[in-house]
Amino acid sequence: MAMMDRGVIARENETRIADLKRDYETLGERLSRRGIEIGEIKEKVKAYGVAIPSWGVGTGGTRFARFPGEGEPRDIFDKMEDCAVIQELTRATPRVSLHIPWDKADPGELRAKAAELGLNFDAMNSNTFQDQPGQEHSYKFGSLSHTDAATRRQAVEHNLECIEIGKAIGSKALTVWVGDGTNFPGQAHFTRQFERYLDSVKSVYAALPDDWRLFTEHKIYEPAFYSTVVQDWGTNYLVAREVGDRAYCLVDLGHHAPNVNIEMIVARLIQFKKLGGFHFNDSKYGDDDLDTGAIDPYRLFLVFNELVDAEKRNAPGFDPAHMLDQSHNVTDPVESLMSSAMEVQRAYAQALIVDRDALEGFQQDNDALMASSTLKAAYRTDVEPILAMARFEKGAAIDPVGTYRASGYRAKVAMERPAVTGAGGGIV
Ligand SMILES: [Mn+2]
Repeated sequence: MAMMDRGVIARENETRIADLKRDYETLGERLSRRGIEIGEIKEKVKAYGVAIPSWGVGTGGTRFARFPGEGEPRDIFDKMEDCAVIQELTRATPRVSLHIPWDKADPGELRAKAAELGLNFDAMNSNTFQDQPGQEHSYKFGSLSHTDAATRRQAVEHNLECIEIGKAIGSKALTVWVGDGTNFPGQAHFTRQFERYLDSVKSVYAALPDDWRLFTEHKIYEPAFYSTVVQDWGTNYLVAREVGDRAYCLVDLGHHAPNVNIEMIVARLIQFKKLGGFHFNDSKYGDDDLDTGAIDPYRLFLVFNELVDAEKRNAPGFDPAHMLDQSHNVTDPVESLMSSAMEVQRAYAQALIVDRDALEGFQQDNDALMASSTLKAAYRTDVEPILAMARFEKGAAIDPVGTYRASGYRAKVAMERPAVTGAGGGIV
């Protein structure tokens, strides 16, 4: 079942295809002068996909307020329909990542809906950073690292439940992010708290199916403001190393101190075979959860530069999961997620056209200026015609946002979906 009217996509593409063909041809000529075959880049872009977080299609909010959007999804099935719209218009987002219990539903129905919409499921996300109605033990003072064994057990059980649901719907990974931490110096014993966390994560890992991976996500602060249990990539690496071979570090771009060199962290984790995947977003000050590439597209490119480098030299154990993790407060989430998926593709395409032989030579010769210029030459190249042609050839929209607006989708669903004020957004 298609969410988007094929006729709308065809009509919208008709108005743009002639210009696109010219632009694509011109770019192809320019790239061939640099020894790059444009068709090869396009095929790689076509094969690329980034997962959509189910919670991303609802309007987010801050700790101050939430301003609901029109026609927000009421449940996971509405969310999956919005995800299908994003996929049909971009053909860059074939998978959805569920958050339990926000998205809890009958696995059979989830599978059927996904099949109907042509979607698959990405990593499962557990939630022990808030209390659910009827829950026996509170997570106010932590979950997997709580001082109370029964609370830790409850948090472990929840993660095991996420694995069970994931097994039933074809997921192959569990992402664990906890809000555990402290607000006061002295509030917790750092070492004992981390020991408790490790013990709990090991209990979760013990139930992980053989073909699954466990991703742990670090975060420097929030909701705890003095310390968090898994505060940075170093601690995250220790977790992955202590827990087992199928435990990996997940890098959320917004979870670092300002100015931290994230692309270098990525390189380190690749080198030591512990890069599990990404939560892409952008930020100015902290974990802002802004649209990917909205603030610092060069940094996104530099991250992809490391990824393409690892891909090209077949770095052992390199298979990161790619997902968006954003909160949309002032835009239509469908538009933001489409734009963000395209920004990720853009960074990938730009990284693919870096002249790596030249770069290596400049690095070897300590020619800093030319090494930097080599990266910049790729970054400055407008690869939009490659992305647009990849979309067109896959039956998606040359201009996804323009086509989405022309379709009137949001106004249509607003008639069926009453306004909600308290739906689960969340910053994770
Ligand atoms: Mn995240």
